[in-house]
Amino acid sequence: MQGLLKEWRRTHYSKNVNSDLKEKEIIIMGWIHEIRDLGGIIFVLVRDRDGMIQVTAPTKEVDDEIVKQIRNFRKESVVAIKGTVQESGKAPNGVEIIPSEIQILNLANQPLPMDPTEKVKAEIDTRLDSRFLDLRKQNVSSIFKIKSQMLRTVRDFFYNNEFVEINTPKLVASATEGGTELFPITYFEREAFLGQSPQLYKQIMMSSGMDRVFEIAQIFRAEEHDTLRHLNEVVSIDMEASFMDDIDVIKILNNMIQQVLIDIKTNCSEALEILEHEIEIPECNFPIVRYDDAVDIVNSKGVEMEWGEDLSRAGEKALGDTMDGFYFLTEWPSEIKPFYVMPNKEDPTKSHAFDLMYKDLEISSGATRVHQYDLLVEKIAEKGLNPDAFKSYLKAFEYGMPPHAGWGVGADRLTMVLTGTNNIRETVLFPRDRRRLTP
Ligand code: AMO
Repeated sequence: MQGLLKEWRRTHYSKNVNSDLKEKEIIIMGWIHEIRDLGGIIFVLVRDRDGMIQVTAPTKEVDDEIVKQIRNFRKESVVAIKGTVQESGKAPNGVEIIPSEIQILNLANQPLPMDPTEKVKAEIDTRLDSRFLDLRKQNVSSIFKIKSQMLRTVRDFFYNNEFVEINTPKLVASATEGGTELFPITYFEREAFLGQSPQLYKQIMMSSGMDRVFEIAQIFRAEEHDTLRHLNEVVSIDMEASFMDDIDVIKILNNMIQQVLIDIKTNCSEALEILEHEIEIPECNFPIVRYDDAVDIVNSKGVEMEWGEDLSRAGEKALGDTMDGFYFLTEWPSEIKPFYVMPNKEDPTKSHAFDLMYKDLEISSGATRVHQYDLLVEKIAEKGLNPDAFKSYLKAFEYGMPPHAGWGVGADRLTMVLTGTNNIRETVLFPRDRRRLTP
């Protein structure tokens, strides 16, 4: 291995070192977490991806050269240590390593910009400025192990349900949905934007006959929000399915979330324990609250809300006080939903749009879509948008567009729920917000 003085290979991760290896020689690799020099004996905690192992050097028993090397250690330096496993009642895993040879692979500068042992707690901004160091903490890396399992389950779920994974452009010519602000960019001699949602593309794909598609990708929103729930770049889990309506895709979303909860509870127990977070798996379908009833609930909590208004933050909180866990909010007013949302046939002021909520947090939006060309043009104009700007989208509706429905889930917000964190910045490796563009 390049960088190693000798051709060593790691034989064990810290979590795999146990008393079965007593008297055996092993090689571990990792970071110096802690050094305690008591004179006659030196304890070093070496940390790797999964945990820590104690390296114990009785100064009279080990080689002088090793003692010298250990005394030169600096916290967070990278080392490879060869040694013999020994049982120890006091060591963290009941075992320790008596070193026989050490290689210092990379010395860390001092002082560190933040303390990964968390003896000194750092503010979120300091942590994000040195995210690589922050991620060395198990409670931080646990969030991303859970997020990774979530994404894996979601992919498996779609594949198991005969969805095709697609990739749509993130450089787009015009507004996709209207409503939220877009990031303009220069595309050669033209103006273009970063995609705010794959919405129009996943709908066009319904006219391709591919039937069921999904995409997991970044979306960009130039909203100036500075909240614990908004970022300017997030990952969206999007799906669209033909010959389905809102009821069908609500079921799919319900089942997918259920599977995510089950898999995380089963496969991420260690990460959950580190985060001191428990996952509850609801036994039945998530409750459905109609928008009309939500307005009543919000008002009954002393927060004023008129029919036709979007939920305010106070409204979301009032609802979240009443509803525990996941629930769907359905039958939203057409007025406050995008042009592509199918109005209710009997009462067009209402629509077939829904949200998935977790307490006071919106996790997903979806709807039955308008698939009729004339109605779609009418709805685009009604929203004050110019149908000419949607020509390439509308074209797909002129030559055989099936009825369809779909939804988009905010992957980072879902991770907040799964990990019990209340700031979306915790669930994104390198968050992009109003003030942050690096690292
Ligand atoms: P919407 O705009 O509601 O719907 O977005 C879907 C979900 O994406 C997440 N999300 C965000 N999370 C954090 N910060 C943001 N700035 C942000 N913006 C969105 C939320 C939200 O519920 N085209 C529709 C989806 C569809 O109908 O299929 C759409 O984009 O969790």
